[in-house]
Amino acid sequence: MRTAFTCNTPVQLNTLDPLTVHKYETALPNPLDAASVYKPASVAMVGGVRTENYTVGMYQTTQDILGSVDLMSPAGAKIGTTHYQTSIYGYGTSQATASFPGKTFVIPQNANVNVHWVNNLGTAANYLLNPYMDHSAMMNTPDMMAMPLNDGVPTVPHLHGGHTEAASDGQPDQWFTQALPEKAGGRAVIDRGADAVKANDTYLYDSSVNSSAKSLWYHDHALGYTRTNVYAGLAGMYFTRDKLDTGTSANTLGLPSGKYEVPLMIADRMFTPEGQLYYPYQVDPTGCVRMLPESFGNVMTVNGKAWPVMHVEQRAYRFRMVNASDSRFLNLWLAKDTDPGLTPAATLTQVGTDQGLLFKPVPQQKMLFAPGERADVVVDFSKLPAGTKLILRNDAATPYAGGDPVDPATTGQVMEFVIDAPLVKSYPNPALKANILPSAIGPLVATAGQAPLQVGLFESDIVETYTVPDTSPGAAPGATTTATYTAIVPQLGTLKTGPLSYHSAVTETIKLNNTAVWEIYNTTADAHPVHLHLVAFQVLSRQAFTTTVDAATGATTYAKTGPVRLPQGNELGMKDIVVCYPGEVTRIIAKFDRAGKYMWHCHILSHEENDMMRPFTVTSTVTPKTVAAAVVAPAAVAAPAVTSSSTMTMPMSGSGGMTTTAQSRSGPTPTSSTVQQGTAAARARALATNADLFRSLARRIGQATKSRTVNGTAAAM
Ligand SMILES: [Cu+2]
Repeated sequence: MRTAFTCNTPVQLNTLDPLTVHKYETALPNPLDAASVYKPASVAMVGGVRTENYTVGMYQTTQDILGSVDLMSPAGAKIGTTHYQTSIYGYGTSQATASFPGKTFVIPQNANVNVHWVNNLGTAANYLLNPYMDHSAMMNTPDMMAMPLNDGVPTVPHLHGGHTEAASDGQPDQWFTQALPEKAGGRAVIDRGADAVKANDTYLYDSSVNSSAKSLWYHDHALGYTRTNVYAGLAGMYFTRDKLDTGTSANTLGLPSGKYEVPLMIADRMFTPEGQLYYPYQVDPTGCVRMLPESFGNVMTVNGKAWPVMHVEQRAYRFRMVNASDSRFLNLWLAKDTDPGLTPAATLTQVGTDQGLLFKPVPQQKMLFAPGERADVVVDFSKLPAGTKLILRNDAATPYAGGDPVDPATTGQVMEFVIDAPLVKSYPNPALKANILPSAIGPLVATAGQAPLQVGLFESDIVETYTVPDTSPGAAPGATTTATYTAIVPQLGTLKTGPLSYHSAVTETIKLNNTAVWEIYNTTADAHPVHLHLVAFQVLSRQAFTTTVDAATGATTYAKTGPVRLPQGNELGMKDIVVCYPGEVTRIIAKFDRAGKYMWHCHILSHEENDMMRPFTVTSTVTPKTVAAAVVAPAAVAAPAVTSSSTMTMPMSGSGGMTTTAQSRSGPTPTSSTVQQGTAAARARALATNADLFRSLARRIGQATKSRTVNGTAAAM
């Protein structure tokens, strides 16, 4: 049930014009440079196993993300350039060296790794993105989510893709703060339950995590704070090596190595005119900050730099890519800067995916790349003339795949490669092998008797009705009126129950060591990158389905229909994220060989947080659970809360359109609240651009405006 929540009122209306940010001037940092790779604090042989110990902190620091930015006069003339130090949260071993992305783990095969995670982020009062937080997310009451209150900034690091014991998995409820590390009696321990307590916040990534070479990444996963903590910079890469993928020129796979192996963490961001992080939001009728169903930035960053440039030699490079954006799918290709037709000018040869190398390399002119996914890509610049400039371009719509087109001048570009570095002939430049791995990846086979888990992706609309002061012309003093707020809530669930919230009882229980098929029915209008913790899975197929609602009983049945589509070439490896397209059932298969409670969720961070995340359990004794149908609706709230006029005060100036003081208060309780399945009207509202939202907000300052038009659709305010 959604009840009163801490309400933030808007503090920031303007955003930096992305066209004032200079492109292709800032050099791309390489997170695999020695100075950017963590060194273990100690290494010991324990029980015959190499054991590496690390201590990694979370710090608030600053970073020049934007590079040179034009200063503009009010009339729009360029009057100079400047650099900004953007406040971020970063992982690192000291405040001076913390960065976004955080330093890189490079872990040898079959090592045990202990990481002592230390939250140095201080108290909630200093929370970097607090002004943008919607504390009603996750359909929670404040005491159910990682509210900072007086406890500090909640964090919990998660090793994405790790075959990790549950207690070290960094799940949403395992959050801790600086004041309350994982210690007995602490708030964090109470919230997460006794099944997942680690002494001193030291997480174990054991040798089963590092059994072969992979491209993992680590990022924050705190309940209700994942999207903003990652946005603030809490993300980094975690590579594991093995006997084949050694990371040295001695590897026999023909993979570029040394300085020719370069991670690319791609993430969109948005900034204030002062060069600080801005997180997009919307505003409800009472003036409270509320999260958008998706969040898109207008500045592309790679390795923590806006639109960087890399000078490359005429040889092959290996790019270890991760899409660390909140919601943005990428559809990437390389085009010459001089080509107005933007024809692909170099091949993206994918040699690996989320959980390791592919058997066969997959040459692609364009590569779809969903949030959270990793792509291991070789690009051969040797065939292109010296001096060629290639721009890594993107044309994935937002939201994907049926949303708005990208702006070719901003988010349609990611970074630039300039082929002008002198060729180092002494370093090996081997050709890729026809087969990357020595043998094909064997297909997983479901355990006899293990029925497929039939789950669904859903979208509901929450419609909240508020009683607010009537400030329309001629309204009597003290008169009230009603205003509604509609929000899309993406959710997971099962075919039997329909949508369920994060806090509903576990419905997916798998017997330990069983190999199980998951059938994921996407009933929504968008593609969702679905991620399972713990496992490496294989993509089996995709197929359209039809939905039938029984008029008499209201029961919904789903029927697969049409041809079965087999996975794409670059999905023929071990994955931990799969793109589920609208109207299709996507089938995956995995072995669940570690007992415990884990998460599965959409990796669009704004979806995951509200409310597209569910637990699953792996147990040695499976106890079937009966779950009541569709526990999604915050039932009608009886409290007749009339919002007082004081809580409607907008802290914004008329001229500059912004103030700088964060304000928060107890949010109003809606007089009624209902949930309905997704409607086109709600989708249209949700896709409103920030400009639309702020125009509508500005209109409501000092005058009552009870309706607005967004994307051509009249929408109640
Ligand atoms: Cu999603």
